[in-house]
Amino acid sequence: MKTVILGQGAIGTLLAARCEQLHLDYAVMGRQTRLHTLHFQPLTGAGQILSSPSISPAQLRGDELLLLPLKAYQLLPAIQSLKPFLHQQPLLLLHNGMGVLDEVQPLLAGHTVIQGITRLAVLKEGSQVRETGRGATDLAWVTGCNAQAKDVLNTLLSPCTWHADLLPAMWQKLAVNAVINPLTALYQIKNGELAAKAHRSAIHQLCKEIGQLMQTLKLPGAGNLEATVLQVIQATADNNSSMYQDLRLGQRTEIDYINGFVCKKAHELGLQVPHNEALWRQIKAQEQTTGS
Ligand code: KPL
Repeated sequence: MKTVILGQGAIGTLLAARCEQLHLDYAVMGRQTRLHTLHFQPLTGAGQILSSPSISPAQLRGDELLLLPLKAYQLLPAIQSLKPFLHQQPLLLLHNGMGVLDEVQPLLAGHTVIQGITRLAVLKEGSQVRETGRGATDLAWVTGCNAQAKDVLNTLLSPCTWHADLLPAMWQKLAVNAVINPLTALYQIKNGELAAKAHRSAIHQLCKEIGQLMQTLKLPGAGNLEATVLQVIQATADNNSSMYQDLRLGQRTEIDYINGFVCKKAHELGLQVPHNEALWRQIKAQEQTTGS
């Protein structure tokens, strides 16, 4: 089964490099322009020049596995523009934050849809792409099921775990991103610097608000959020979070799908989440000043 990767973002480039290493049949679909030649530096070993085969939407045949490792806010417009060329191929959504599935599902009737969250860590600066950490990926079928797609993903995303219900893992990841991403972006610090005592109260309040939401939604894991977040701060100490990188580059952030999603859910459930709301507002203000 041919794998088609949409875009040349950080995770997309890492997946293309893995396809090369594994000699998988693959191609990259540029989102607007033609593909760039990139330099990829894996965590260990020699760097490689990555000049991936390209494919256009009109060349899709219908038997591919489509991987969409995009920013949360890019997914709806990407799927809208691809829609006339889609033939119900299986398709993987891989992004930070939540709320995307509700936006795109009406466009994907008949498709096998897979949702994923990944702890792969990659830094992209211009044409330089550097793998900065290796972590597992969690996957689940949203609709349908496809054995060939499963084989490809098990090879490409190893180590990965398939879940009957991805929601609890998605909320855990949401909490991690709702704490680490906006705080590191606002204070312009590496993830590890959030371990300082000065940030403990903010971390506690944010986790408490998200934990209350999870309890109301009867999701497991609400009690471990703070411990999980502190563990990720330690494990990714040397990272610049994706939101910190986005603001530095003057790009839009995923805040609407992270703390913004928390606020929208809280509103629906009649709960107050003032700490998440404040961060949502502050990052939106920063987006304005950096011209994102
Ligand atoms: O997912 C991340 C991100 O930066 O978006 C974390 C886990 C915070 C690692 O940097």
